[in-house]
Amino acid sequence: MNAIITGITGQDGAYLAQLLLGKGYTVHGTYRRTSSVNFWRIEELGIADHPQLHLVEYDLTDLSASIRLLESTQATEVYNLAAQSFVGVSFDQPLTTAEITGLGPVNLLEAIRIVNPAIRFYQASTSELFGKVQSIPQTEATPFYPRSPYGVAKLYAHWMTINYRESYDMFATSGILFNHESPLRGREFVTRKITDSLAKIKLGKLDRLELGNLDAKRDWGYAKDYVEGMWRILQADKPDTFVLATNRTETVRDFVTLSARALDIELAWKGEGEQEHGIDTETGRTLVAVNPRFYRPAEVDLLIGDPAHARETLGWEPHTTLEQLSQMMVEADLRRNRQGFSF
Ligand code: NDP
Ligand code: GDR
Repeated sequence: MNAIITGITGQDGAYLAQLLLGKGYTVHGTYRRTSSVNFWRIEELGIADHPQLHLVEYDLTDLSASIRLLESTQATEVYNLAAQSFVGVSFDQPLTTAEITGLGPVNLLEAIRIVNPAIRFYQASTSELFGKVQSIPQTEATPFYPRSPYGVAKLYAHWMTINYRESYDMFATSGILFNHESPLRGREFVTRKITDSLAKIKLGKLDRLELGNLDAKRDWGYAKDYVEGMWRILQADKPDTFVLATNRTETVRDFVTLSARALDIELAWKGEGEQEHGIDTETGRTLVAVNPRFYRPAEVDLLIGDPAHARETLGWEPHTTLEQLSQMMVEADLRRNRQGFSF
């Protein structure tokens, strides 16, 4: 019960650390050397000072650091959550994204092969692999067609994980996780941008929320449910690939409507395309507008996953509805904005 989590400063890293510590694990959580390290998520979860949590400085792009990480910790499970994970940025930084998100995991796979091939490895794969819709609902058997430098980089890492599993008999697993959100989600991602901005609008701290493509459909779940799935994937009898999803899809517009409702704001949608806007039915004020600046060069239009394999093999199921999720996120953002800070 000794695990490494790369990317502990991220959303999933924080929740997974909380889960594993609760199960009695020793957790080595990696963070990057930056000018101002950000531990707000593990602080908000109250685990930053946990005696069994060890924070280790580490960069996924460094092979020798990966070898030393495995040797010094003697960990038996590695959860690779580190990545340049923002799809939008990957169009502006395709090479950095390829280096971190694509090649990075291979440093860990190589290190495992060198140090201890019995280590169990989890790779954070993504529904972005499916990209352009081939068929729905998406399963482990659906063909991939990534639509961003991020998706392409993740595809490489996904196949390398499978290749190490098949070539070296390693317990190398991959979770194809659909979007999962929480109050700890980064503010650049659309759900948290929506809940944080609407909370600010409610408190009179912001006039308007500007978004890109309102028609994109996503299968959104709750991050805490999904880290439980990651752990189950590494406890399985044999290494495999699993889709984790809710099997419900909604548009970005729907998520705005739901979140506004959680703040007692009823929105009506007017106009089309770049002219579309959301109006507060009580005051007639425009609270949401489209700004083409947030459009992407290529879009993933529709994601909806079928988690049957995970349900049947791992007994995994999501437990949180989208209504509960948006309510939870809105409440957290109201509280933070009232207290005068929001990460
Ligand atoms: P976040 O963006 O919140 O966290 C990413 C983490 O990776 C951060 O801790 C970040 O550190 C770290 N990181 C970035 N670059 C490096 C590097 N070069 N070396 C070491 N660490 C690095 O992502 P999430 O928690 O949302 O997602 C976790 C993983 O799951 C990611 O790989 C993501 O691509 C994948 N995924 C996420 C889904 C989701 O819906 N959330 C769905 C499917 C897959 P820092 O704080 O220093 O930037
Ligand atoms: P995604 O998440 O690209 O699915 O990747 P994101 O929340 O960034 O976008 C979801 C959809 O919303 C549309 N959108 C906007 N997105 C952002 N960020 N900001 C906006 O203003 C906006 N307006 C509309 C997007 O175009 C898109 O269609 C996330 C990440 O966590 C990945 O790391 C992960 O692999 C996938 O989910 C599954």
